[in-house]
Amino acid sequence: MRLLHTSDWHLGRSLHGVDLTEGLAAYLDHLVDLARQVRPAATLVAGDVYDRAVPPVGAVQLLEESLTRLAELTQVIVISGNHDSATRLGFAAGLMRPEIKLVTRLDQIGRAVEVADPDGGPGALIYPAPFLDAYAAADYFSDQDNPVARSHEAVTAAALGRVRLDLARRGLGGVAGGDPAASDKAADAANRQSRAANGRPATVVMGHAFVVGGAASESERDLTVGGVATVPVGVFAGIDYVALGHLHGPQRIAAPEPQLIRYSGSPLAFSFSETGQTKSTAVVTLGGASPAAELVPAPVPRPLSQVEGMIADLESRRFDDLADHWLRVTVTDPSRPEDLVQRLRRRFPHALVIRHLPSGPALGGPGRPVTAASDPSRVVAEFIEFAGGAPPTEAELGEVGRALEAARRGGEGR
Ligand SMILES: [Mn+2]
Repeated sequence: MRLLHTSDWHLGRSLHGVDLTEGLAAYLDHLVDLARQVRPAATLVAGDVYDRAVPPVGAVQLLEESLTRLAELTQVIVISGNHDSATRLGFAAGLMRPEIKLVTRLDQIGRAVEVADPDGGPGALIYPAPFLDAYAAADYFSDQDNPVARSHEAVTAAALGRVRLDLARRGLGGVAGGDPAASDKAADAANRQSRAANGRPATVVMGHAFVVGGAASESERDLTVGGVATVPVGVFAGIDYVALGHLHGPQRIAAPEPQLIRYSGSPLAFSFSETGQTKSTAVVTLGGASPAAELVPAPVPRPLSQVEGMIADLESRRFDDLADHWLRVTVTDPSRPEDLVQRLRRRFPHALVIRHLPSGPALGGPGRPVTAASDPSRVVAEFIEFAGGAPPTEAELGEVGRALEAARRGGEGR
């Protein structure tokens, strides 16, 4: 049986001032098409559905429309991420049609969504867990005998404890093991493979967290609480497939075979640090000896690139192929070229960031402190050298002198 795994849609997001709604809508069209082709037993959306707690109207409309279209084709399971307001995203969860499960509350953790295999296999038990605020979740999971620490590791382990409790109730207790640290991995793996052959349902956990070993981008909001933001992979021991959200680069997290732990990544690049990534949706196949994922590339509204060089080079024909890209342009001329921004906007109409970082030896070292006793013309001259990359000319020094003199005379003009 197959699942679609996606996350981090960040509906309502913009990229350096450019609204990404059109690109996100194109991705969701593509996702609906993919669901029509693949016919997944379920589609998992692992959090950060919206970019912010109070999303713009267009983002809410896009989500409603997309969920409606997906629910015609597949079971849809959505969890809240750290960017979502759990309460707002979870509104009316209990009133939704059964094909749409919105999981945003702590009391929903440990309740499986039972998904049937359309091909007649044993199906899957999907355990969605929303993003866990370390403080609120620690309070929720703690009791007098078992205090839970306010760390992402401790609250995620507590959430998995609820999952294992439910599996045990179903007579599948051995599947996930009670104490991951103590379990013999090889025996455990062999055990699980034989169970797969015996027709037990596959186990899937959905979460929104920073799991150790993952690679971050510049566009995720830091989760650090008390210095520890990460969750070790061992917390998920024994679960067949872990569908994660939070990190925006698609990636597999190293875990003992036959377990598969993946971030689907975001559907679009949200920062220039993601320039080299191929954004995608994971098509996950369950029911074999181990879960397998195939990555289907997402549509690219406009490629994202970075370019660096002297302005004469940048204005040459060499970079013609970047004219349609969203760009971060770094100009390295020793002094700031005249009309820098206007010239580069003409050259690259979709340049989003234009910056001047002069190459060559760094100037000066630490500057002298400016005090009341400093010579103002010297302070200005040093600033011109710092900002422009070269000391002021005689003519410029003359202008500076005249301006200072005018200021001294109380702004009477020269
Ligand atoms: Mn995110």
